[in-house]
Amino acid sequence: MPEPSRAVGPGHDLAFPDGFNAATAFIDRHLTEGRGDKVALRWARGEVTYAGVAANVNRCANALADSGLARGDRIMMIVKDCPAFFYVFWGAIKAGFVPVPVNTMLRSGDFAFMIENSECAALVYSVEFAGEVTPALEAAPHRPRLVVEVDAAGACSLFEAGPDTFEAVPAGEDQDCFWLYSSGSTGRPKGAVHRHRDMVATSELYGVRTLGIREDDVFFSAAKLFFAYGLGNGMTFPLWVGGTAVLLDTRPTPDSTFATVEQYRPTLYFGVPTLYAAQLQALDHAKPDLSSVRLCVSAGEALPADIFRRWKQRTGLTILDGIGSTEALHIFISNREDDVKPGSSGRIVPGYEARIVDETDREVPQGEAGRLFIKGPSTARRYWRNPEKTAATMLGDWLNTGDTYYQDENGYLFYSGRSDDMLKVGGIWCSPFEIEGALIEHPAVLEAAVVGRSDDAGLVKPEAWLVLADGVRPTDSLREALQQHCKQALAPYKFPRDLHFIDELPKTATGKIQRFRLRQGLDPAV
Ligand code: 3UK
Repeated sequence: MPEPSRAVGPGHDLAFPDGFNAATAFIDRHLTEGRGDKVALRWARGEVTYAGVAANVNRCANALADSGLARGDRIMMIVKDCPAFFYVFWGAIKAGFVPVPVNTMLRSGDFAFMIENSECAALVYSVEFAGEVTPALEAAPHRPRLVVEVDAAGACSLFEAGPDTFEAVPAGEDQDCFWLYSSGSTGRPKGAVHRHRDMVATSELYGVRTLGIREDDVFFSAAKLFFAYGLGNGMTFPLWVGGTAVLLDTRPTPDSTFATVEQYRPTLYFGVPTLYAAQLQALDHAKPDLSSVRLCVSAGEALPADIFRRWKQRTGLTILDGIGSTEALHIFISNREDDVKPGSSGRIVPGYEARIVDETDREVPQGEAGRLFIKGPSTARRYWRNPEKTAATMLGDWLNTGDTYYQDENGYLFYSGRSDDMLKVGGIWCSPFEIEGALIEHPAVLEAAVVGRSDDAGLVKPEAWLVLADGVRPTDSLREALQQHCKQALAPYKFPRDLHFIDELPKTATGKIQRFRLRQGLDPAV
């Protein structure tokens, strides 16, 4: 349902013309502002100017509009970080379609579900993921009418040829613009529906006014574009201020990220805590030149104060931790360059509001932990065809984050866990139930329970507690076999790092697994 008015909460002063199409603000505006010759993005295979981006966006818009798709049709994108991601995403929006970028690390079963759930009319995928995409297309009863491949060099028939001009289809700040899937502890991923104004709100409120992004910034996000975090860092923020984006189309490791920083000299670097921890280890041997970077950002999971301090010590750079979510689109509580509280998520981003409430929805006294609700102009108002999850998460203008937070006497907000069983591993969602499901499929396993356990750096990793089938011996080779099985059945980052074999799982009288006892580290039988 469209919002009745343009007023979107205190502290927010964004205004949008009637018929606002986000592609006009993020793509076309740079040509009218004389930025056509400026480099918009760089990657391993070259660079593209703002004029070049706009031309390819228009070619994509034309190709999609000529394919018999209807207004509002979804275009699923399983695309690596490369220029084609920009062209397809913005071409779709400009032509009145709804791009749905999804996590490229998922497996065919996940893709099949999302193809079916979104009823996408088109699917664009990078050839690197064909091994999972092809079986997904075969398995899903819904058939996208258009399936297009992006080759390893980033070329794709959607923007190979065709007219390079296109008149943006009028939309509106409240109109559906794009979706991102978000996972929950139980059940399948949910499509969070974002509007045309949402990327403007995050770029302006967090990007410009909190982080201080500028036209002369060069942005490098180790987090991929298909995450809301990476989408902002690596695409919408640079496109909002007329900066330059640096794209890495391979896995972000300490080596690949350091090499990218040395080669492209970004001024802003965006990572996740697990990667900062791995980079710190690598710094024992490597001495990369990070002198171009003026600020680092971390999100996805809480940044331990110790990583903040060691990074500062080793590199001289400040990491700004901030919490965002797929539903909020980007960061809504953040530290700032001149106001950092290590170990905390910082303060509310101006334009957003936060409430910390108890089970009866009353605000808790300052210092006490409660459920974090936020309100702001970028939050999704619904999940696609999921009224129950929508009702549980989107309460009028307020968004239930699912996180527990407390606020200290100076207004700093501290993360103190999830209110569900979800885990963040390397900044990416991981449902313990999904890992348990994969473990139970293995013939050696009778019962499985998965919990999060902090490693030495204070970062959570999945840990499995297993009851084995009769007669199966608990050996190290079985441990390895079970880990291997999980890596194949699930997105690889989800495998349990530790496995404990026990005689029985601790359960309540009603048979519910007592995860808190496992988290406390029940004595393993073996
Ligand atoms: C957790 C954090 C503590 C928290 C995201 C920046 O992570 C993002 O989106 P997701 O939907 O996950 C959201 C959930 O992740 N979380 C994220 N950041 C922090 N917990 N400290 C943090 N700094 O549970 C939150 O509810 O994957 C991050 C920008 C955009 C994003 N979508």
